[in-house]
Amino acid sequence: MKIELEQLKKDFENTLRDVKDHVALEEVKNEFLGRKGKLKTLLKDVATLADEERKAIGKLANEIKDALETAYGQKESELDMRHPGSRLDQEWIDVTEPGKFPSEGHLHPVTQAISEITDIFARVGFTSVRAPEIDWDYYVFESLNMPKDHPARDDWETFFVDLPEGKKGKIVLTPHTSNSQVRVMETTKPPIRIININRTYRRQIDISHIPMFHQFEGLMIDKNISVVHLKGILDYFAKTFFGPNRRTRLRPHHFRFTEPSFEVDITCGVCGGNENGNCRLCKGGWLELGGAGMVHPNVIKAGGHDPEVYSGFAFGWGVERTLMMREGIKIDDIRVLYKNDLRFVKQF
Ligand code: FA5
Repeated sequence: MKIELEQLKKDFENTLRDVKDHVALEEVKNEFLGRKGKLKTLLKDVATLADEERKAIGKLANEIKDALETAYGQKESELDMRHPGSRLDQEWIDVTEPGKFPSEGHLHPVTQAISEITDIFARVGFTSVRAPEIDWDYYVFESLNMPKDHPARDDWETFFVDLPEGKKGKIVLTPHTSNSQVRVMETTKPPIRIININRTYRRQIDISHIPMFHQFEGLMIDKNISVVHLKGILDYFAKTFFGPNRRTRLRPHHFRFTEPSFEVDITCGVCGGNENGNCRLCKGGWLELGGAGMVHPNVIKAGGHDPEVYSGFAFGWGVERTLMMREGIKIDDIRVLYKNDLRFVKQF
């Protein structure tokens, strides 16, 4: 009987192994542990055994019964866990699966252009400085030789901060980066070679204007600086940023803080500078980059230096417009740069 009991235990374990659901489990339980089950049937004749043997078999039978019940309980909770919607089912993870990588971002195209422009000028000795983005009227207009009635000083062009005037006038959101000129000259003895890239603000919005944009301002002050140096730096920038075939030209213009003043044009990347007027983009071979000129003697004086000894040039361009003039970049509305549309930004 001992052998038969041991065999029963083995049979039970083997049968249990193949059980896949609660119904089958219940059937196995009845088959082995039920009132008319295999264990009961086997033990039916125990009473007929001799004393000694009956005790030993009774003890073994109890142990086997406990073992079967424990095995049954374990199987039952295992099936509970595997049940669809059970915790095991919900929390089950395949640790061998390849991991999910977080999506990687990149710098905004305007930020990329800013670091590229900074690097290009750093290579020819221009130090990067940061003049305030919100500044006194004095640095933005007054010290730049701009009369009180200049249109840019009107509320319609510039954002003025609604605070009492200080010794240096009103506080304004800078409409250009030229406030760096006198600020740098005040604290630096020439030779000066700086680049100031910052946010600027104007009351303008349309296909080619935005109220917040970026400008980069270059300033070089030293003895004997002439337009030739300005043209050299402009050509160097144009060829490095836009490509070796691009050329620049200076067109006479007027700014209060430079004399002479120029508008800087660059040959069109689409037609290569063809002046026949057939190009849809430029209609004449040239695209306008921004303003430039030789720093006005009054501005050099405001910066604390002698215009009889020192001369220099300055230029100020929009980063967004400069970026848009790059070959292969087809942005026909400047506002798209700040729409936060990932479909656009991801292309850069
Ligand atoms: C100026 O702001 C002068 N301070 C430039 C300068 C500096 C001249 C040093 C001489 C010496 P202007 O107003 O033309 O100039 O603006 C320069 C450039 O800023 C424009 O060519 C354009 O590229 C960009 N810009 C101006 N307004 C906007 C705007 N609302 N949105 C986007 N870009 C603009």
